Amino acid sequence: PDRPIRVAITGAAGQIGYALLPLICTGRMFGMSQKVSLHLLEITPALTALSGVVMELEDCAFPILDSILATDDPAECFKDVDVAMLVGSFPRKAGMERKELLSKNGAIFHGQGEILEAVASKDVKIVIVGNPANTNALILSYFAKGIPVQNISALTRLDHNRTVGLVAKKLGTSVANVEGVVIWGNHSSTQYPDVSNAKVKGFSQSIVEAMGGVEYLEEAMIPHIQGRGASIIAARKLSSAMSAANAACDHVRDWLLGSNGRIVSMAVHSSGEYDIPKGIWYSFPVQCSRGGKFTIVQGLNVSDFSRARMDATAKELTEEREAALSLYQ
Ligand code: NAX
Repeated sequence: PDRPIRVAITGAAGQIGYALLPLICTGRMFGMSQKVSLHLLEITPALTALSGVVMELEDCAFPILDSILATDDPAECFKDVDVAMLVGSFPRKAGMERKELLSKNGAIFHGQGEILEAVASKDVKIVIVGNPANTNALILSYFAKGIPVQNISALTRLDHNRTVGLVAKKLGTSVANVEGVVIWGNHSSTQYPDVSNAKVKGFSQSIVEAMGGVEYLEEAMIPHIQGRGASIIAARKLSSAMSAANAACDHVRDWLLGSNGRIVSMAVHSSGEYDIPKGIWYSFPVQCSRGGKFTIVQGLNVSDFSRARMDATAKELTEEREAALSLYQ
């Protein structure tokens, strides 16, 4: 648009927020000729920290940053936004049951769904980063029935980018040469990173074979990607933030400006594609066209090896859906 794009970011004083804001304000999301207005949301106790982030944003003197709104009121934050990046939520603590996380964070997405429904434009594009991201998307949609399901997505681009990075490293090539990687399912340790349909410039044979065969996938690549978040926590004593912010930026940019024919992974509403149960938010291969439209790529080859893993992660999401809806019914 001619006017600034209004982008809401929740949890803006958190780690991912801190890494995401400069990406948006240096044009990595919408380019250098598109102005942006930031609508930043935090919980009341974090407003002072947020005011420090706002000071830093001002001190960057970003040419495309038009205005900043910082608030603890979600209705004020979400009013008329074009894009809502829902990052703010509670991290899972050691020993915390998944169900406990679901009820704690589910309450956030329940509330924000109702408010987005009331005050945001029906065209708003929503990406959920806060965990459990897929099921938070389902909860938000349940309480925001006026917002089309196609406008609500959850982030699996980090897992996708991790897989692209690993393939390039293993094959000794550039990430730019890797195409057709897919993350199927949940943003959790059941996700299935799939390279069976991938193509890599300079490699004419199957990428599975080039990587070391099914054995390598099973014993090394899949556990590496599934456990990468935990490896980063172990090394950094903090969860991934730079790479998560970068992935969130890639997700929104490709969704709104188009993926130029490339396949990317997004967790989106399932209408039964690839025999995945309808109504859950499942990570699929998608292609995006300019203007915020995406289509799930159909007809990819699904081996028995892939099928079993696609179904296992779908089963986990179905269980999460039951657990989430049981809180509300
Ligand atoms: P931080 O704890 O650093 O920041 C979260 C921020 O959210 C805090 O400042 C907190 O005050 C705020 N917050 C909490 N409840 C809120 C609410 N109701 N409204 C507005 N703000 C609220 O966590 P960070 O490392 O930034 O991670 C944020 C979320 O991303 C976590 O749930 C994390 O699990 C999730 N992640 C998801 C990833 C994905 O690929 N989908 C990858 C990275 C990350 O682990």
